[in-house]
Amino acid sequence: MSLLERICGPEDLKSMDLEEVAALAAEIRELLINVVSKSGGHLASNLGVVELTLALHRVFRVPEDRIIWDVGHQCYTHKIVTGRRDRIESIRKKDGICGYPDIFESEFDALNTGHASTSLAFASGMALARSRQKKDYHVVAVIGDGALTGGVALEALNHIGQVKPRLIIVLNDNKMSISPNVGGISKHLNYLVSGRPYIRLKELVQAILKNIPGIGKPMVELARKIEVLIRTMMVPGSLFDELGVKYIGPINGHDQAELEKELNEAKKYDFPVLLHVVSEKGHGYQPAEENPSSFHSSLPFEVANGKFLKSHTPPSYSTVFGQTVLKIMREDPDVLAITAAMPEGTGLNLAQQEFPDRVYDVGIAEQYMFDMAGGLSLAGLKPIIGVYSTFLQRAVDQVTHDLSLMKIPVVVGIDRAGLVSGDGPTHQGIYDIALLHPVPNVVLAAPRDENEMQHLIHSAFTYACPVFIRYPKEPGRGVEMEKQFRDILPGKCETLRAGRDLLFLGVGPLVYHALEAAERLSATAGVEATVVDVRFIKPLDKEAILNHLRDHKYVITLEDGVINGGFAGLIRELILANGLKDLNLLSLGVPEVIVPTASRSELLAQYQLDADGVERSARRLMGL
Ligand SMILES: Cc1ncc(C[n+]2csc(CCOP(=O)(O)OP(=O)(O)O)c2C)c(N)n1
Repeated sequence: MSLLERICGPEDLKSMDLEEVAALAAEIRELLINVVSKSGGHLASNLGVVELTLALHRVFRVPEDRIIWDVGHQCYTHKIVTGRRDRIESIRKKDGICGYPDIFESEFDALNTGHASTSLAFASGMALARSRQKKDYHVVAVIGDGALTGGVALEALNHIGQVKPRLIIVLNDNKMSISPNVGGISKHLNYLVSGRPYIRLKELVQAILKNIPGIGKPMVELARKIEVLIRTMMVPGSLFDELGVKYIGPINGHDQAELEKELNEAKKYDFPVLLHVVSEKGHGYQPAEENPSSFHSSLPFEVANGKFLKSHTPPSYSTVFGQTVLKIMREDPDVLAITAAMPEGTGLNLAQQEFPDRVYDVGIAEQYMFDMAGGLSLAGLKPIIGVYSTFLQRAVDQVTHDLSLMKIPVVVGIDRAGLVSGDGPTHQGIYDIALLHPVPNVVLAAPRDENEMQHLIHSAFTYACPVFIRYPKEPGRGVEMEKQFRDILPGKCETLRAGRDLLFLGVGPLVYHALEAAERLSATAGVEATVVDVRFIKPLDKEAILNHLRDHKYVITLEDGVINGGFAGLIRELILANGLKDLNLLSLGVPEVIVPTASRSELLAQYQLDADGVERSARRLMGL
């Protein structure tokens, strides 16, 4: 029986000695590598917190004590040791366990997370409530150095230092966000780890002790005590101490004994403490140690050599976005690109390699990114932002209160717009249409393929307002990419197919699903459909769409986003405002539900947005 098979819950960890825990950590690493190699997922971050997770579960009593995982992508070991070992193969898959903590999945998960930097605020609230209710459980927030750059985490620290709840913050510092971490806080953490005299003294003490032959246990213990003493004497105000949170560290994140000792120590304080744990992203698997960014959210790979198993698909929309931005930057020195800690994900790493001083990685700071872009633009430069739809949600106020109000020209590529594979409810890009279309002064476009996308990005710089271009996380269609940019006028749709019986109004690449359904309906049922690439959700091509609506009895709208408040509502309003009657309208899109974890194609099928679903829906609408 493997050690892992003996672990049915965290209590089983507590009877193990340190040797067994080390062997268990090795088994867990092997399992993590195998699982992620098959279906992809967050490998490097998980490998980096194996010892930390085991230490937390050995020191605390979860679920009475609450452990909050910031972002939550590093929760795999936590799930394995809290009764979900047998389901770990199903992680990120349809009907499987979620890739992030989920309070509905397990009582051991204290908080649903997915977006960065929320842990400290929730931990603060829980700890304050616990004290008011005279209860005595522990609240522990585990936050990475990347997530610590997020504004909401810093807001929380500011308040925690004032109200001082009994709370343990474990700062897992691996020097990496997805890419190398950025900014002054990151520098400060480096200073705390390596720049201070105590570290050098610690190393000196260790070196001397190592060289004394036959040194016994009591001496080692004494050395440890001296070290703690030196540390407390020599820590000149860390940023955290200055803010009112006691700093403890640095602590080796792969030294089980040290971790457990310090966590036990931290339990004793009745005010907020921060344990600075230093770990290595990808620890224990060489390819991930050497390339932690690629193994952050990993594709399937070969375990023996860490080579990714690539599928031979056309370049993704993200890649084409990156290539297009690079092309534009080569032509126009005023164009600057900005990402909030996602250079690889957004494709902006391409421009970053060629123009390192014209691409800003601002860290996990979406709100700042939008206002900073506004500043660049007001001062006469031409910023372009790459951001995932789900993280754009963080900056809605910057869009409405700042960019829209002053009509500031900023171009925004909204990546992962629509249904998203694997990451589950927290990462769906389904709200951007509903959030952005009511905002004055903005343009919101959805290209149907990568060629149209490049022309829209180019054209967006001429629109003189905030422009949002949304595209999904999927390979492009492999269409021919025209060499020269073409100007596309805002607010013009394009009719791709003409037919008298049925009208499809499609947003983005879903238009191709409508085209496929239209061909099948024509071949099998003699139904001829018009297919319109709406292209601009705002400004909507009302005139052209109204003409089409007048000519058809059956209408289907398709959008890769929520129906409630989305594109469908705009068409309904148009119909009502123009007194069009006897229309049979069907809206395809995402209903008002928490979208479950599944692949993009499974989700598209679930909501009738693949070609089969569109065809079936048309038949139902027309009574065929
Ligand atoms: C608001 C927000 N922006 C961006 C992301 C994408 N993202 C996921 S994990 C991550 C890096 C987190 O780094 P860190 O907290 O240090 O954890 P590590 O993976 O290094 O353990 C980023 C940028 C996110 N989840 N949430």
